[in-house]
Amino acid sequence: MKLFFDDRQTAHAPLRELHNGDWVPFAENVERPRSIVAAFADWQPVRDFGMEPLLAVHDSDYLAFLERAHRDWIAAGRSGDAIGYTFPVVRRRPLAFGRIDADLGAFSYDAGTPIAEGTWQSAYWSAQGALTALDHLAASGDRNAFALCRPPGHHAGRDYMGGYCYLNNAAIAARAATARGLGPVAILDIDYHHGNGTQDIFYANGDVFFASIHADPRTDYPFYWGHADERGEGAGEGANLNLPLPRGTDGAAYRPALDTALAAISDWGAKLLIVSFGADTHSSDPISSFALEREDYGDLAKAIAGLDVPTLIVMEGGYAVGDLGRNVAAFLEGF
Ligand code: Q9C
Ligand code: ZN
Repeated sequence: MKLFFDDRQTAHAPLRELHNGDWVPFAENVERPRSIVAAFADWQPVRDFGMEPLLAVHDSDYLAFLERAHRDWIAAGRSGDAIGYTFPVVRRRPLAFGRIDADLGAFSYDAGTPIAEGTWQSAYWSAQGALTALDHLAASGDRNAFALCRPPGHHAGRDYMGGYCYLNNAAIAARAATARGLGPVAILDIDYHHGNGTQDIFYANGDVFFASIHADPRTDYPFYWGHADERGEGAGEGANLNLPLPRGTDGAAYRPALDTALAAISDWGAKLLIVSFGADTHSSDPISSFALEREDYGDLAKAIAGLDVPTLIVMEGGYAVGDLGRNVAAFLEGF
């Protein structure tokens, strides 16, 4: 399987995040991609597909905000990472102040997603990695490709960041795939957290199926999305499947949910699968509460490969840096 990564994805290096009422070291750190890079010998270069595929998913004013936010922060006399502290209740009205603090609130839903000097550069190349891996999948006849997306993407919506995510890499690849006639596309999200951004982006769309297995949002982030009764709307009705699981879920308890998701994807007639893979389901993950072990990742991959559909795997979360590279390797080797 070909693996895609660009070193510019390590420019994004916020120092800290607000967590449970305190400042803690930023969990989505540069040791994560380094751990995954070190687990494999061969990496392919990332190509530049420009802004057009990003604009097919994200609003142009949101992308412009991401690009300039850190400069605005410094221009406002601040230092360090840009982070919001006020968030509009159900978005209020589309007021545009040109105040960095108002913008940080308007374009995000949490205070755990800081913008550092290198954030735009890394987010841009992370998305281009997903597009490059998709292009490889379409052009080579290979059955699988892996994009080491970092920063991750599945919490980012059309016009908001959150959960360490800025650009929705999986959604950008899915839209590029449908535009190329590679669909119908299904996205299977197996990060510990619900992929609320991806769900939102395709919620009213019938051409991309979204299935997510994740910690029950009644106990876990992102709380306001990921419940089992969210099934899509309008043309997207029935094209959204949420399978929340309780804290403590291990590999054996996870497996029936995976089989349910795979059966739904198969019934739906997917011709291309995008897997949003998070290794934060591992027992050693410091911010999550599932109990999967390394051997389980190979089994999950084999079950997914059983769909026999060309599969693009994009990296999402996973914060146990000491285990991360080996866990990702176990998953990819399962294919
Ligand atoms: N700092 C992914 O795994 N944590 N994102 C909220 C406040 C947010 C995880 C606690 C976890 C987001 C891609
Ligand atoms: Zn996660």
